[in-house]
Amino acid sequence: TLLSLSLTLSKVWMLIYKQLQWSLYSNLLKVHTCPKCEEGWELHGGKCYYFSTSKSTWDQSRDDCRRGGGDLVKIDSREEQVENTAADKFWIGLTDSKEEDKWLWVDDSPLNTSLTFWSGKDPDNWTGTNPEGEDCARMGERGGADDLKCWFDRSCKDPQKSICEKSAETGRVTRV
Ligand SMILES: [Ca+2]
Ligand SMILES: [Ca+2]
Ligand SMILES: [Ca+2]
Repeated sequence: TLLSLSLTLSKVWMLIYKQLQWSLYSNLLKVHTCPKCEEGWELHGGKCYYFSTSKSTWDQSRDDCRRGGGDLVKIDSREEQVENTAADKFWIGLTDSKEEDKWLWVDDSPLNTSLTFWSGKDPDNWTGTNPEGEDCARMGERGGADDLKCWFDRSCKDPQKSICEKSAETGRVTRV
């Protein structure tokens, strides 16, 4: 029985050794797959962003993003909000056009209320420019302060610049 016990132990060690080898190997693979973006797109945190400077309605901007393989940006973290605070005003992928005051991202996920960057009393669904109210979110400066950009609800028909987002492509493994 002592012999069979030591045989079992050596089998266990063999298994552990193989697993270690595999995890080392897959880590090496990971290290050498580097995320890339197409020309014109900027890489931040594994995602590619495109800052469109031509002004369009929210729907048209979204179509343009999707044609490029992405969608209007979804802000998933404080970091992402800060990274995308380039100068000027941009459409982001947030809308309450399906149901008033139910803000949804372009992937249909609801807005996380602990991660919002609304400015002042927005969203106020103001009917001053469009009697239908304001159902699309634009990122921009709050009262001239340019340290952190906020979100404003605006009429979706307003022409604005936009930010597209898509996953970075992972480059081919060149070395293992
Ligand atoms: Ca995102
Ligand atoms: Ca609204
Ligand atoms: Ca507003």
